[in-house]
Amino acid sequence: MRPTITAFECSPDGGKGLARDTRIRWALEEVTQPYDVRFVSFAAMKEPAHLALHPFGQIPTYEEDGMAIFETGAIVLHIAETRAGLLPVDPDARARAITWMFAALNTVEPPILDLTVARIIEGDRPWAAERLPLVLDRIRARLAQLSVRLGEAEWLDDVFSAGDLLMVSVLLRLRMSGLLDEYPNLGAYVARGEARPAYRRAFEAQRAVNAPTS
Ligand SMILES: N[C@@H](CCC(=O)N[C@@H](CS)C(=O)NCC(=O)O)C(=O)O
Repeated sequence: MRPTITAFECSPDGGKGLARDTRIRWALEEVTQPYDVRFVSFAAMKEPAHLALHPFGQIPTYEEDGMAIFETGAIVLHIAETRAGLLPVDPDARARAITWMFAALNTVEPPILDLTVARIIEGDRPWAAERLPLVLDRIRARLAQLSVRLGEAEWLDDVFSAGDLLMVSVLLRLRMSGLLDEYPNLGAYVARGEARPAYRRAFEAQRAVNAPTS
């Protein structure tokens, strides 16, 4: 049975691929698993039917054969564990790839999300201008460490894995900020991720729904 994921009926990013359904689409494309998408409005996400799937009223969710889960990391891990292509078979390499999944979501993404909060959600607060440099410094600290670890390698741990999928997805949030340009190896890493045919298919699929039509 094809899995069904949920996505915004109309993504606030207008098709830039930053909504987290893109990460799930990318994972499914990497393992060549066809899927269906159920689109939900912001209002519907807070209704009981969706809250039964996602207690926090968000997207994405994932349903398959009567099983329903939420949280992007958990969904990507489930896809990677049930299909070949996103996690190495060797147990040690597999553990390292899963470590990078957690590192992407728990260590690298939080300061990056703070930037969105500082600029967009709290940008009109009187202390916003004072806070912004602190947020940027925390992001730079993480990027510098990640840049050193990646070095000139193609992927974080030898072969492309779900860890890279999530790390590239997280870093893509910085595209507009220009911060990635300060770390050329990270910029090239993100570009390698974006060039993967599976990413292209995922990106185009969400863009077809979310990009404004002229
Ligand atoms: N930790 C969750 C975060 C999910 C999340 O923030 N989803 C956003 C879209 S990318 C959302 O649904 N926002 C609407 C809202 O929170 O009302 C995950 O990784 O899946």
